[in-house]
Amino acid sequence: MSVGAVQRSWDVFCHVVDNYGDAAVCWRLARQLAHEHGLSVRLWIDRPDVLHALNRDYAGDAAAQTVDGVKVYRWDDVSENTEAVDVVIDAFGGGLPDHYVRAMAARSPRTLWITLEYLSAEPWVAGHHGLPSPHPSLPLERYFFFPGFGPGTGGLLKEAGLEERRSAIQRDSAAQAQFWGGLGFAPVPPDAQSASLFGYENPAGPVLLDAWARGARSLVAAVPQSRLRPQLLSWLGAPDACDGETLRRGRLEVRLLPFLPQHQYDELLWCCNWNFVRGEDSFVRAQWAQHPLVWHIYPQEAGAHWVKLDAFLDTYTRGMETGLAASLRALWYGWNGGSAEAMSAAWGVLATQSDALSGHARRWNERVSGVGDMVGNLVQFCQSKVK
Ligand code: TRH
Repeated sequence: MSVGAVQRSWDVFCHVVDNYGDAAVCWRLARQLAHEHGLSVRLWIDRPDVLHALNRDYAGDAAAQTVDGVKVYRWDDVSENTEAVDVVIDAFGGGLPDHYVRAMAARSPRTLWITLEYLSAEPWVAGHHGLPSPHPSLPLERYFFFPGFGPGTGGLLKEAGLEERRSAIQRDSAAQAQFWGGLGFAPVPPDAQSASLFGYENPAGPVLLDAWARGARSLVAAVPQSRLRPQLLSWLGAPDACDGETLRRGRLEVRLLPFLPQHQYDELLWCCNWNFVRGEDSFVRAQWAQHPLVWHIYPQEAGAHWVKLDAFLDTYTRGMETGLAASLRALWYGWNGGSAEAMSAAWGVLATQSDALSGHARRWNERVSGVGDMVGNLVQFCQSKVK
């Protein structure tokens, strides 16, 4: 699909607050705008090293570089001479350089300014999506764009071809064996469950590993590098264990993975029966994997994140059998600082319900996909603002 002659040039401004999520979302967005909509896209990022970790085709050094059709620049390269474009995405409201904002206002036609907001399932989102946010002093059109899970929101990032790539791996055990083999591991035994574990520091981590080690069924846990891993390694009594190593305790086998390029991390999510994810982007990718997931939500001051967590669970568990929904909630709560005891008990129930949970995950995927992909919705939204 292409947008025709209007709004052909787009800038995405990415200020990395911390971790990987800001860069991950901006990169997906920029790439999709270029690939699927044939647009001319520049990505300005203040932490090129973070983008490099997600995509090794991008060198991450000082030079501007075109990767996957996107021109990537360092944020500091924006100069007084940088020409403003048709549409600017201010990712997560991180702001734009002042002199660039002046160029946007001076341009004819003026640049459209979109503030891309954080993802939330809270009910107020649909009412705020697309509202204007007039600039206090300059004649600039600025709008809020909210991603979301339901009607009236901007939808979720989902690139073309994702479903096909996912199902090609999920229905082919040889492709899964190839995935594990590429990382130096044997295929997951057919009678074992598997789970990927990506998260922030979490005292519940060792508690869950303990439940898995004592579980009725073998479980392979894939642990890529993340802030969660050191705690798990201490519990395993192997604080210095390295990528590629396998550690065992009872029925649990722990595989230590390097930090994978983004496309390979998707494959990990597709190859595991359960995915423990965090932040914003891995959370969405785990939903597209169509397996049960557990979200380690980004903790906010005064526990504000609990409202977001509950809002998501309320909508996600709609239509799920009541007892199953209660167990899932207990698992998520325990993983996010609630009762660890209830979490372990809930795992005991959920571990036997993988089919029901995967069926639910598939139905959820269909429901959310109905909102349309976020980038398509964004392009349409911007077109509707052309005077
Ligand atoms: O890294 P995150 O915690 O990121 C963010 C930021 O902290 C941000 O400031 C905050 O606002 C937001 O969370 C809520 O989690 P996230 O969003 O899941 O991003 C992680 C990315 O890293 C995601 O694209 C998946 C990717 N990834 C890999 O590419 N390889 C890996 O091996 C792993 C574990 C993750």
